[in-house]
Amino acid sequence: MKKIMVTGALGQIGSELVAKLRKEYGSDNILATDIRHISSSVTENGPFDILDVTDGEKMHQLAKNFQADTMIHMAALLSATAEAKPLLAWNLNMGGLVNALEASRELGMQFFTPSSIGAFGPSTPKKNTPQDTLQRPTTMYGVNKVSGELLCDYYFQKFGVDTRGVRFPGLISNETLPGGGTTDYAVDIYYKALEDGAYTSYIAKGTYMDMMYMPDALQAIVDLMEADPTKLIHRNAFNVTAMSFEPEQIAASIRKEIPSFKMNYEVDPVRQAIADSWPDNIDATAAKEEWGFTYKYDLDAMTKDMLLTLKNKKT
Ligand code: AKB
Repeated sequence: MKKIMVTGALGQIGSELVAKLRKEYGSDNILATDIRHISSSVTENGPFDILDVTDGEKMHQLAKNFQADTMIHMAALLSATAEAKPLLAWNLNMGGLVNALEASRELGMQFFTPSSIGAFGPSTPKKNTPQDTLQRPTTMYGVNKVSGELLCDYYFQKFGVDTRGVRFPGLISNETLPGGGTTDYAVDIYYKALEDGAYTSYIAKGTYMDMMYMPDALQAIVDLMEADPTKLIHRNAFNVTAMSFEPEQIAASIRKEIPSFKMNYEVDPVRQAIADSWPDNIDATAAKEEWGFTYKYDLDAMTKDMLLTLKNKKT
């Protein structure tokens, strides 16, 4: 049975991932860690410890005491926050990552961390963005993500650490809200559709970005971690995506459930510039071929499930 330590466990992905891992591998086998304690299923339903990921010694000690054989490193600042606080982003995103890789090297743990579509930049081919292509991002988040991809490759090649990872698109979930991302509009819109019947988008009409529903993202992590290593040519930073849409298309999808839904625009120049530097849609062929990546939810299936789940939570 696996013994998995998760950092950033109270974040958007972490909180749902911990629940899924506890279901798959048993609650006692998943150690959730985060920089803060918020009373929730993550902190109450299994082992939990406070961890600032820039504290490498504590990270090593927690993993060792727990006898973890796997590290899933999720703690990071997202793109818009990283742009507002670039130095903090460098220190947290890169410092946390190198500590997690070091602990994995020293304790022989398998390792996962997500990269992002943010690892691409304006000179990357925008349509059907290949797995292996030009990566010259113009955001601090992107710089962190490309550096992180290279660092994970390095730890595999140099030290034999079993590093694995995907480039996540925007993730949409109905549990924990994202914070400080560029793709967050595609989550907020569902909450506002139910509360106000209207949404004011900070992303302009016609701006395409890749997205994925959280259950598909979590399954991708489990599938990649369990994949046969001999089949993995890339290991880290696999392109994965389930859909690509622009704001008018998600609004149209919501109108199939809430016909009176209204969409307005007040574009935020900072987040728009980040979105404009990212691909319209990426090619996930390598992930499909090397470890059988697949997904269940397209835009309309996700919209139906999001609205129904959020509505049920309110009542
Ligand atoms: C963000 O918008 O920063 C993230 C991402 C695509 O990595 N959701």
